[in-house]
Amino acid sequence: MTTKTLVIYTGGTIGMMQTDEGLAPSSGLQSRIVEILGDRLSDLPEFDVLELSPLIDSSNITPANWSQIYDTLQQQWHLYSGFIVLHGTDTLAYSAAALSFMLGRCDKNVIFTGSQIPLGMKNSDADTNLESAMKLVNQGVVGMVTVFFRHHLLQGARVTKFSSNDFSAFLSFNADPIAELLPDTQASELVPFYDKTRSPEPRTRNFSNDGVGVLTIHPGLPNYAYAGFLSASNCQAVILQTYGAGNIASQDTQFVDFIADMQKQGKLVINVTQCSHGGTSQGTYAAGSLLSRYGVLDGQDITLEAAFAKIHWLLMQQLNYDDIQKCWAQAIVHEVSTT
Ligand code: ASN
Repeated sequence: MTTKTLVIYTGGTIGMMQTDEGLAPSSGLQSRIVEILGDRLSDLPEFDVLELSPLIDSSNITPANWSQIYDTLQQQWHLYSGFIVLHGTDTLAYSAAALSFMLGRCDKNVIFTGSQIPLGMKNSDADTNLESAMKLVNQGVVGMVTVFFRHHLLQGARVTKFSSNDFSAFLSFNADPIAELLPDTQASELVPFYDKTRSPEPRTRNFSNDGVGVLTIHPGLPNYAYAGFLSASNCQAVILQTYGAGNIASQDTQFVDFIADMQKQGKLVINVTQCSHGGTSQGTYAAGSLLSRYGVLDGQDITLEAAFAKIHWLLMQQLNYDDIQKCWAQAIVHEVSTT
């Protein structure tokens, strides 16, 4: 069995170069990795770099890019012992969550990483993030997609971009890190999450790229901020980013009518808190409990990114409104805490 690792470069700061318009993704990453990591490579697994086309700043990601990453992993799965996905930090949490659902209980490690400063630039965090991911990738199979940043390996469906400049860019507010790895130390064996894992199968369906919207609740929310969700025939679901334990302005009759009309039209509404830590509990306040009457799904302690990926993934399975009402509460890849 090979111990060779495939590094999939999707774009993002880690492999960017300076251009007249600012940092932009640049190909030829394999030789830059060899140059920068130098002697350190002798203690790391052999690797190939596969660059996706086009390389993108991850702020341009769409659900179609998740399929591209999945297809690449699926096609290469039998050739490598583990996979590192280099991704821009702006939407890494969305992609790591999406690939968590798509790959499920996978029998090889898939570690997402990236950096705040490009590889080879002064004070970059890129080399240590990549080196650490390489040290971890063959240390036993976790069974789920993970994210390595700074010193921590985190669950792929539980991370949020926390800082735009700190090296600890990602945090997992509602789940403990899987492992810690400090520079100049050896990685310990990773503990598997599942007994049974499997290889990914060829994908047969596409995401609907524009089927899901997000609406942040704020004081004085105007009707024009959400009316389009009802009129757009391609809108299948809306994630509400609500206050605290999952509350909305329950005295805003226009907004309550909107929620009721969404239900009448068979469009899903999901309740996710704006708070980084904690989660919703839809029945606690009267200002939130009315949502349950209109079929709004309780996000509990799921992140916005994981909720977005989960609803896209469930819709891709061609589950209908009633099916999703029944299955939403189940944790599929540990994306919500279950008691
Ligand atoms: N804009 C970059 C990206 O998401 C940010 C980064 O990777 N640090 O591609």
